[in-house]
Amino acid sequence: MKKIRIEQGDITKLDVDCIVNAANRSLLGGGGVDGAIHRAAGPELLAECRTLHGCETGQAKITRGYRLKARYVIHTVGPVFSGAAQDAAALASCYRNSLDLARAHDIHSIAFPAISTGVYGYPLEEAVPIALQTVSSWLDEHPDYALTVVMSCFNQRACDLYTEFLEDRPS
Ligand code: AR6
Repeated sequence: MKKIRIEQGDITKLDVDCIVNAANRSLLGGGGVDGAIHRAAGPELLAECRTLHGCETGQAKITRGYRLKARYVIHTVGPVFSGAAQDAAALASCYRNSLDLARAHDIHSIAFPAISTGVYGYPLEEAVPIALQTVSSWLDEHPDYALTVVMSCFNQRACDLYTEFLEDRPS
């Protein structure tokens, strides 16, 4: 069975153990997927986020999912795209740290949005292979841990890119 799946649509509707939020360093909400997750989870999510005192770029923190189907939300902060070499490392860290945190909480299904590819300006065609490569490597490094990873894409172009790169890299 493939461990990485691509699903088009709203990440907040997914029936998974955990969804990942592409947050900012304040962890106090914003637009894009962050806004959608806070709206769907309800005000309790913001209240818990306030106790976390922010998050550095590339790091991840976990909360409960409140009114979401997902039991948990992992909040990670992607890099603002600058074109510098460290962008890719920071983006990969988001995926790796989120997966480590998921495993530490016994999460067995997780959905990621395309981190940094909206407001933060990371070109989708560069972000998608980094996301898939990082997730695939992590899964290869943890062969005994059962985890399904959903790559949630909001539009057709993102879905097409994920499909194209996933076919190059079967898992
Ligand atoms: N479900 C799945 N994917 C979504 C959804 C959704 N409901 N809504 C948007 N996307 P962005 P960033 C996709 O801008 O670039 C926020 O204000 C979207 O099409 O949400 O990491 C935060 O507070 C895009 O491909 O996140 C930060 O300040 C991807 O999610 C900042 O934006 C990420 O777009 C973070 O910027």
